[in-house]
Amino acid sequence: MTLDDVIQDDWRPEQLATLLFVVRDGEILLIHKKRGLGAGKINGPGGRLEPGETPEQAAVREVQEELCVDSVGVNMMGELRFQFLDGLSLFVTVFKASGCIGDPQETGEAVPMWTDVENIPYDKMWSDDPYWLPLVLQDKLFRGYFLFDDDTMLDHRVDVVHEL
Ligand code: 6U4
Repeated sequence: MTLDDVIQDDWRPEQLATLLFVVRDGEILLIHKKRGLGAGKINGPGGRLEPGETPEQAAVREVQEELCVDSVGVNMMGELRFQFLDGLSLFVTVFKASGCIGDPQETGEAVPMWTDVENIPYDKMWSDDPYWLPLVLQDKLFRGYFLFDDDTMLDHRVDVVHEL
């Protein structure tokens, strides 16, 4: 398995998931993830699609479930393909929201963390995040391709694109 396999048109993800970043007044809404894939890491809220959902519907639902707030001004920013050597493959649609209604609450899944956009704790996040999260903040659209062995990123490519 190489990164080229992930970039090929015939690559098929086993799971579809989302990430959504609320960015407001110079702060980004991150979570300390309590369970699931990436438990213990800092990430954006998100999770897998349920049957019949669009990625945007899933992203908004996950933010509601994990943090008890409703996202507003939601835009699609990017697509990420993750291939793990153990066979797991994941396609993640990334969204940005301009705000949220309500105060984020801790739930069984996540602890909310409003974070200064200049101080994103990349050392506590997935190792691919520094390659594309800055593009979310810069309002650039992107496609990313990543090869992982468990927690270790083996190879990566990120393209800035004009449309998704
Ligand atoms: P459910 O509702 O159970 O699907 P959750 O358990 O959070 O939610 P899970 O464990 O399948 O979902 O993990 C998928 C989440 O992890 C998505 O939000 C995407 C995120 N994720 C997985 N690999 C990632 C990576 N390399 N970099 C990153 N986020 C990643 O930033």
